[in-house]
Amino acid sequence: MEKNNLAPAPEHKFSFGLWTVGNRGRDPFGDAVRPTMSPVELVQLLGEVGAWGVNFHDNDLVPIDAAPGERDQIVGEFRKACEENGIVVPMATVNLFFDPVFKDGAFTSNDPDVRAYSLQKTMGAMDLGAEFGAETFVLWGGREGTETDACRRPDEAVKRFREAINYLCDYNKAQGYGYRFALEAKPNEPRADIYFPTTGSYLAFIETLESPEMVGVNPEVAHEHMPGLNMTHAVAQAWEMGKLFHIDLNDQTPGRYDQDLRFGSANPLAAFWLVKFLEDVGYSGPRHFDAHAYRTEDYEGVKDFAKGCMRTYLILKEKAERWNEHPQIREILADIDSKNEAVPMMKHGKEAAAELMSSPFDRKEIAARGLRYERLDQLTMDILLGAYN
Ligand code: GCO
Ligand code: MN
Ligand code: MN
Repeated sequence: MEKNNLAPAPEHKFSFGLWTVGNRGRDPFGDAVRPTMSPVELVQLLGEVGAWGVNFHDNDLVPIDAAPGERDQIVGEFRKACEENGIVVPMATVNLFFDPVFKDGAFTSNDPDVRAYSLQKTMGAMDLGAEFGAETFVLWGGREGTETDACRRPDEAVKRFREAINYLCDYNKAQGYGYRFALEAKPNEPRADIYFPTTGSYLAFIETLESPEMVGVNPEVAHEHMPGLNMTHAVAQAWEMGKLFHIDLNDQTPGRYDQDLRFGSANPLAAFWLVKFLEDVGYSGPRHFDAHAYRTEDYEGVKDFAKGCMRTYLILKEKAERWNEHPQIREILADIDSKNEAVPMMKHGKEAAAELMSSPFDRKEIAARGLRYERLDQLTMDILLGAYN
C-alpha cells in the first residue's frame, strides 16, 4: 500500500535539470534512444511526477545561436509552462563544455579570447537565470583540465580560474542579482583530469577569493564516488563551513565511467547516511537530482526514474527518523556520548597543558574497550532492509 508521506511535496524541494529528464541516452558507443523533448514538455513531465523545481544550463533553454527575438519567445513560453505546472527555477548554470570552442577549457584556457567569451557567456546565463528568480548559480568546469600537463602550469590554471570567479562575483554585485555561486568538483570526464578534483579542493580555493561569502560548493554523489570518496564526509565539511549552497544527488559505482544513476540505486547505504545527514542538520536548500534514466527507457521510464529518485529520498528520510528514535541505537549512542563527557576538557594555557601532561591514562585499558559499532551498523541494516518496524 502507498504511504502518503512518500509522495513528493513542494516542501521537499525536489528539483531536476532540463538535461536530466531530457537526457536522450546518447553515449560514446551509441546514438540517442529517445526523441528530443522541448523545455516546455519537460516542465510538464516534471509537474506530472510531482517535482518542485527545474534547473537549466543557458543552452538547455536557449540554443547557443538563437537570435534575440527567438530567445524572448522561448523565455516567455517557458515561464508560462513553469507557472501552469507550479514549477520554480531555484538554480541556473552555464554550459562551458559542449561547444568546440571549449575544447581546452573555458576560464582556464590558454587563449584569452576563449577566457573572455566564457565570461561573456556566463554573464548571459546569469541574466537568463535571474529572469526566472534563480538564487543559486552552479559552475561546473567540465573542460577545465588536461590530457597532457605539457599545455600549461596547473597553478596558472588556478590563478585564471580565480580571476574569472572574482570577475563574476563583481558582475553579480553590480547587477544586484544576489546569486550564491556553487562550485561543482569532478575528478575526470570529460577531461582526463579536471582541476579542483574534489569538493575539498574547492573549499580551500574559495577562501582565496575576493568575495568568499558569495561562493560555496555543489557536491555531487557520483563525483565523490568515482574516485572512491565518501560523499557524506565531503558534504559534512562543506556544511560545517557554511558552504553547502546546493547538492547534486545521483548514484555511481566507484572506479567506473560517469554513470549518473538514479539516486540511491547503486549504494543505498551511502545514500542513507547522506539523507540522514541532510535531514539531521536541517539543510534547507534544493534536493537536486543530477541523474538520468537508463538507456533502455522511453519517456514513461523517464517518469519512473524521476519518481524513483524522489521516492528513495523520502524512504531514506523516513528510515533516518526511525534510526534516530530506535531505542537500542539511542542506548548505544548515549553510551558513546557519556564516554565523551568523561574526557577532561582540553583547556589552553601553560597550567592546563601541564595538567594534561601529568594526567594518567591507562592506554591498554582504553584500547581494550569494545565500541559496539558492529551492533550499531547491524541495527542500521535491520532498519534499511525492513527487518525492524
Ligand atoms: C556532469 C555534471 C553536470 C553538472 C551540470 C551543472 O557530470 O556532467 O554533473 O551535470 O552538474 O553541468 O553545471
Ligand atoms: Mn555529474
Ligand atoms: Mn552535477
